Amino acid sequence: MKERVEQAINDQIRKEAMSSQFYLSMASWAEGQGLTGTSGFFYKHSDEERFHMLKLIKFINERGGTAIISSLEQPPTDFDSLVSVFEQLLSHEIEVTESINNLVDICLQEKDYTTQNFIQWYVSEQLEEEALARTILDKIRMIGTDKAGLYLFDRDLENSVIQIAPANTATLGE
Ligand code: OFO
Repeated sequence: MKERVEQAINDQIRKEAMSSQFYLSMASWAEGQGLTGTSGFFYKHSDEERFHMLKLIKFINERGGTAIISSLEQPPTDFDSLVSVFEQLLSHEIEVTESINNLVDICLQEKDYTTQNFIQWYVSEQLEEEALARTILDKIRMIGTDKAGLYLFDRDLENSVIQIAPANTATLGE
């Protein structure tokens, strides 16, 4: 595996790990606010980001590279409001999308079409994650300070569909 590609994937591993920690912190904050559904949503989302990270780690290692597990900064522990949490979720996902696009770009420059093909899974995933974050944010802005609306929103989020694939499918080509 070309060094530049390996480095870019390792950077992405760190970003996915940071996403997982960030959403874990949001889950914990929401739990403290009594928002059970929102908290469950973020716990699941945090697990999903961990899965994204594992898939990259396994990919590098299966191709003879070395996956690097780096230390992470502490994510924020307090949030101003539910709107702010979902705004931060969306802007974080937009940053991750840019990073994935950059990774695709590096693969193409280095003519590493195998990795470029593998990363397409992340391109699709980002499309879904951004769309989901936008939909949720629209809903929560519509609800505003309406308590009944917030109750229903939280309950609906509990049943929302974040699909988490098992970690053992995190292999090359899947
Ligand atoms: Fe890994 O998709 Fe969000 O960050």
